[in-house]
Amino acid sequence: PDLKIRLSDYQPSAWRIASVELVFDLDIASTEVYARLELESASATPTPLRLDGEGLELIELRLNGKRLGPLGYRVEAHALELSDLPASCALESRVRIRPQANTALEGLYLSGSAERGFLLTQCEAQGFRHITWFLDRPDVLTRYSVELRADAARFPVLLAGGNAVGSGMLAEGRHWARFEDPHPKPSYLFALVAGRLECLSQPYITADGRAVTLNLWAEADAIGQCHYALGALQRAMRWDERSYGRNYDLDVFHVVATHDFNMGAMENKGLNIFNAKYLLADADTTTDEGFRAVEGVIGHEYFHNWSGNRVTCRDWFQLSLKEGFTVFRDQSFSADMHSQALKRIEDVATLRRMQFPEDAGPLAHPVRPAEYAEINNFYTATVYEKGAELIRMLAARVGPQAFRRGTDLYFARHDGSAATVEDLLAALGEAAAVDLTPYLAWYAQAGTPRLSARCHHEPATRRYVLRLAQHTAPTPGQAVKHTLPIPVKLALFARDGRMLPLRLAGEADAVGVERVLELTDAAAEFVFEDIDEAPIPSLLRGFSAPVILECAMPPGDLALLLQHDADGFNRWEAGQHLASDAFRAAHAGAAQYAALAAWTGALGALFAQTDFSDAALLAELLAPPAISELEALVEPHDPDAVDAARRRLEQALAQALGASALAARYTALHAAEQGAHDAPAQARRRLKRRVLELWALVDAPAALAAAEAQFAQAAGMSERLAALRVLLRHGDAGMRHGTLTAFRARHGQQPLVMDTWFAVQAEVAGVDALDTVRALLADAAFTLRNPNRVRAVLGTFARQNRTAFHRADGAGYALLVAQLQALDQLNPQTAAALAQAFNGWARLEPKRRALAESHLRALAATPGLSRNLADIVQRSLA
Ligand code: HT7
Ligand code: ZN
Repeated sequence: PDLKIRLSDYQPSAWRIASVELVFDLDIASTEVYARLELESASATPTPLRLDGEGLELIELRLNGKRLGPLGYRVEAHALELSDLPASCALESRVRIRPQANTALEGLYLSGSAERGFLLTQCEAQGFRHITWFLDRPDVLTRYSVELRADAARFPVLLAGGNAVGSGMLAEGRHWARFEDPHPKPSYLFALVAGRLECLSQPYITADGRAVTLNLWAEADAIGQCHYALGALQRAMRWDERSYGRNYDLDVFHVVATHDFNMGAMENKGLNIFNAKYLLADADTTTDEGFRAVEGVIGHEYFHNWSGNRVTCRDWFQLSLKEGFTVFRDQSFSADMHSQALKRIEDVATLRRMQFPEDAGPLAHPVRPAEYAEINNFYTATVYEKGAELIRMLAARVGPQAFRRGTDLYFARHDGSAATVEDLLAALGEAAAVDLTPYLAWYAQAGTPRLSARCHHEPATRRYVLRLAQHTAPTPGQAVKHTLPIPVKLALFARDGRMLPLRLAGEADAVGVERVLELTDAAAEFVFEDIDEAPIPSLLRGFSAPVILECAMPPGDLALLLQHDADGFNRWEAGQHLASDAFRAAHAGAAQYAALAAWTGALGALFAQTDFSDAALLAELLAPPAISELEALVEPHDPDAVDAARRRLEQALAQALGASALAARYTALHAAEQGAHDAPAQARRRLKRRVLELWALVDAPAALAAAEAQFAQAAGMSERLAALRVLLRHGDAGMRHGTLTAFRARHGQQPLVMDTWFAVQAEVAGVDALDTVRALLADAAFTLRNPNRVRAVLGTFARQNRTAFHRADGAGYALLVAQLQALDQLNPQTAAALAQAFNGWARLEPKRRALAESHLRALAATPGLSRNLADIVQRSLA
């Protein structure tokens, strides 16, 4: 049967919920939930009320105070139906739920052990229906009043979203606490937490004068690791006040850390819940990258308070309205806190590594999907990262002032309600007096457009002609593609490195040295005047549109951009372009190739510059594209051959830089290392890690000796982990065993660091890689019940260790399928996310392709597969 939900079928709810009162009698094994809904019919004609509910044990139902007998309602698999209701009425329900048995981590569940763990909820997207009967859809907003009751000794801390309005003791050592949220919200933003938690607290005064208490909660052994997140939260709050004029709107803002979480974090109103990975941080356990991730996710969830909570989504098809917008906001925040160019490089690299393959495979879908079978499978890189790119294009299109006017208008106009993508574009367009509706096509169309650029210079007319054309290949369910508006930011460089003034044919004067052209048709020509000699084009600067740029450029021109482009992003981009060209040649078996020489030569020159001040940018320049990007350049591909060609590139680069220069740079960086956390110190560590990796390729004994010393003396996790990775890749069995044992001895009681201990082993390529993964799965500290641990071992293996996962005999596929079958019984969301590692199987060389397909088919045939996993497997095979 077709169980798809379709955007075109959207109907507003026939019933409204004016208010809801909830009372929880909390207990780990069995919790009783009382709900009183004040209901109002929204339709003129009488319509049955259908409430969502799953796995609820119904105790009692009352309508306007009167108990309903079994004939007064109908319970279906996932719904409770009541007919002939008065247009306004009060429905009370009492249900029992079982948190400890909830391994799916959706609804109310237990984090940690039965003895010491705590209770918490996860309601997005449809977890609330696992808690009580409700209209569990984002466009039904209501005011919540919540009372929590529990044993005071076992659950000393009781938290729910909103403002605390009272608390007290009950009989038999139980206590209660009551919360009221003045802001109407949909059910997916409801949250509660109950247990033994410690608090790190700080007052905060908002720009509009509200006194707020910021409370970060964690278990006793982790509360000391919350200081960094607390600082990040204050930075995020100030940033949103200044950049978007958004203030916090409750008396208290709680953030709670848990080790048991399906995703990164959740923006529940007034009570954010975080995967501990994105909240806990200190120098001994967290890398520099990890600190930046904490700050970014803290920002992301906080920013949702407006882009998501105050203005929410009408339906789940609009998910990118809150997620794409909020990712754009968190990216801008991080860029403002650190470096614009580096952040852009990281974000584009993530987009290419995660979203481009998604857009090119069987799971491709538009940023606003038209249909889904399981909404939890649409929290994707397309909805998040590509969605953020669309907001970035819109922001650039209208300019910063109009963008701010537009977001102000959007928040004011839709405050307290549920909106659509059209609503956001209308507000931005109105503020800028620009018609943005052509950009809706970006939301509706899947696939990454290819933008081809061809240029030639006409010396006689002193003209430079740029011909741009776009093409998007068909994707599942979308055979025909439309043209999209593509903004192309560009500059033209003279051979001496000057940026040329840009005057298009028909214009009286030049308009600056950098400008944005908009390609709106399938193809167009742009003619620049007064160009004396063939310039070097710097196209798609700052990655002005999420497209694949196809522009054949001589290696020398790219090398020049790599060395001299003023736009840090395009400098990196020129290097990536060169490395990709070099990769193609290496993969084709060429012995010598100009692109490789140009890439290594230009990087060698940059590396030698003692005045190259941006160490972090240099580190990024020294890395070729990720393997998932390179896989897309050859079709069909053999993962061993792709890996080998990429290794050749790195080897050539290390050789070009030279063992002695690498050793000297390493020594200088090592001497400067004092474990500081300011930006220059972080940048030095980033470069030092890259230098050590390259050094190990050309002088393994010396680099290993340095790595051993670095591991032993490391002032923090960045240093320790960088050394460990090199030792695991290049060291002998004794070294590997010794360092892993030492690492575990030091960090064995810290779950997040142990995730790293598992992950660094799962990512190491080699003939025995699969044995390593099997050993990790058999380790006493491994469990399928903890998503972080699953991602550390199985996620890292399947996504990062390409040669092991794609082993020619199919053993990697067999291993993952067996684990998926077991995991699906416990946690379908995590299983479905992990199964997406099979994406791209159809582009493998024939032998692996056949093996991957047969394993996927075996998985599809597993009896009792969850809807989550079945949806991914079926779409992957379609
Ligand atoms: N809005 C959240 C998305 C989400 C989620 C979070 C945790 C566990 C399950 C979840 N399902 C969906 C996270 C965010 O984007 O902010
Ligand atoms: Zn989000």
